[in-house]
Amino acid sequence: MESFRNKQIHEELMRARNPVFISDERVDGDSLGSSLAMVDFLQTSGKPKPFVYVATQVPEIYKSMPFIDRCTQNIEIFSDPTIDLVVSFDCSDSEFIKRLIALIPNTPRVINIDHHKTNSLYGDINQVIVDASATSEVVYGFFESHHLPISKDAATCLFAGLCFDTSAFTNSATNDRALDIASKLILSGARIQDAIRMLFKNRSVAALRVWGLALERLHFHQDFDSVITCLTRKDIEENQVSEEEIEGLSNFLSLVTDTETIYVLRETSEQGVKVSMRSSTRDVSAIAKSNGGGGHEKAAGYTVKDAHLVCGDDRCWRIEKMIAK
Ligand SMILES: [Mn+2]
Repeated sequence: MESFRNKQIHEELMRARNPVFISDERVDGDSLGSSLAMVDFLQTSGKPKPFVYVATQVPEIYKSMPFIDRCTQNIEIFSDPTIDLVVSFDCSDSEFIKRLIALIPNTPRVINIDHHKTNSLYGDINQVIVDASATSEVVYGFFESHHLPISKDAATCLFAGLCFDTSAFTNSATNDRALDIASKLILSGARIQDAIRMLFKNRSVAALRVWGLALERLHFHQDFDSVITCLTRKDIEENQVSEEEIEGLSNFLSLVTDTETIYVLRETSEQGVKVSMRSSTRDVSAIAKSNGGGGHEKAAGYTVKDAHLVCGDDRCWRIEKMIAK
């Protein structure tokens, strides 16, 4: 089935006159790496390079990725009636995609390429492989099944995606296939040090100081039956760090702690609390899904709207719903 769908995807991409790519709403190394590698494929096939729509600004750390100039936040691109194909990458949230497709005057075909367990298979073609370590691995499978040569640029993009989702081949998503593909990408000329630098060597002292606050607050929480920690808006704003700088805290903690499940709670700029979960034993995607979020079995998250964090007399942090005035 997987190779049949790769064949269908190839046909759709070759047939399309004006395709548009969409990266996951949360722009990260995998959603960018997988979509930009596919931009490379279209260019190599003699087709014009499509836009990659991104819902938020591309974080500074990804600016050196090949074809990053194809990324656009301009939602106006969807008003083009000639768009006949939409391809989403690493995006399990069907509502996000449906909202964008609704802006297109015609009805385009939709290809959904992903690896999230919570993906609702919203596409006309769904290449959703839940045991893939990254969407970049799924896209690698596309290249492989058509015996397509992988350029240095495409290899760099896919390697960055794999590296991001496996936390540089350390987390539980890392499997033999991920390592096998990584070695093939290196042989294809992937610039591995670029990917490592892009993903890890980018924390400012201010950001690490905020991580320090989170380290200090680690404690076992009865309600969650897990070790938790948290960051408030005050922590983030006083230290003047961006959201992207604190991303990665939950991955880091799950890598270095001896606890099985960890929750990182963080107040968002939209008066909510974002809950990031990592576990080596529980299916946290089910918890995320039942709270309106999504993710993978071992790494998932959700946001509690209209809520904030409060520290109790017992020095335990809790999520408190805000009462409408
Ligand atoms: Mn991913």
